Amino acid sequence: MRRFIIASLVAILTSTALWAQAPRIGVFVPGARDGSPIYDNMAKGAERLVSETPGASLRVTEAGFNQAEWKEKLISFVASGKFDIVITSNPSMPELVNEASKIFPKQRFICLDGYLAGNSSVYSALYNQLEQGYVTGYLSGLVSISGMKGTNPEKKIGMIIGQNYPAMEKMIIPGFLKGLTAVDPGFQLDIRVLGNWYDAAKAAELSRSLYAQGADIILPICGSASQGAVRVAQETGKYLVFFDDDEFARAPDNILGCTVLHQEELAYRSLKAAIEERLQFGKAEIVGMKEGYIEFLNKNPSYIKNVPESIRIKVDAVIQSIKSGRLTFQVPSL
Ligand code: RBF
Repeated sequence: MRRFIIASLVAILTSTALWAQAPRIGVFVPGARDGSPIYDNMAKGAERLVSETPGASLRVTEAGFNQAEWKEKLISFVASGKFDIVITSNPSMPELVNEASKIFPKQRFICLDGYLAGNSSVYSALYNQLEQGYVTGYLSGLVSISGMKGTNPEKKIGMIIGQNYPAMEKMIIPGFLKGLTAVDPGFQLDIRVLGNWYDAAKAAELSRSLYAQGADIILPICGSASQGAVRVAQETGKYLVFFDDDEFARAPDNILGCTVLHQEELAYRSLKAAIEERLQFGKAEIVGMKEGYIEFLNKNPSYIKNVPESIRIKVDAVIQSIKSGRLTFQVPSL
């Protein structure tokens, strides 16, 4: 009996020690890192944590663009038994993570850019993309009616999206449109669906057609395909606004604004909390500007150079309203 108790104690101690000191982290990228900062920054957050944690190990897998394969790839990633925590990101992953967790109930998951409440194996964090869309739309509307070079009086703004999904239809598009119509109720949004997250040639074609039909600004949300939109904006002297990351360097004269997600920080902090056993698995959080995970880059030199001060003052006022809680956006169920 005594031997059994000692053996049990040793087992418990070594298992906690392993978890606390040598966490094994798996990053599941549903797509590719290259050209998709939302994924690349998630992986960077995990890499930063692992580099600071003695003994910790990391494996990053890129599941590619065939979404029909993701479920099987996620399950075999988990089935390897090599990870204490698996972190992933995008609004379609909660469903797949939920299914994987039924098969492997001991596996812990972190799902960013997605919402899943009530599964005690999963922590999820969703960005309030109504806020992100609103600020980006408000800036776009103000520039579009400003009369500055490269704009026209048509009150038409373009979007190129990789595909349709609930977060796009219920948060990103409505938020962006609300920001535009706060400037002028006559604004129209011309939305083109690419059908994938990588075809830059097709994104270039869609951009050309959007600009030709009166859009003066495009918001591309299409992963690495956005390079096509960047090229056409530069060729035609028109404008872009960006989500997710600081993209100004890609076209310093054509990018008006970037409303970024601090995905690297969110990945780093949630993984750190998990390995320190502070993360509340089962919880689903919504994070936005107030929490510091969505930020409009209002100090970037390109923004200051491209956007007149009278507009920047108005954009700052809207950001303040959101941060102070005077202007709020209720996230719908997705
Ligand atoms: N965003 C990307 O930047 N690259 C991608 O490869 C990508 N793939 C996605 C696949 C699915 C099924 C869904 C629902 C979204 C995807 N997104 C992708 C969009 C991403 O989750 C997020 O909404 C946007 O990056 C805007 O913040």
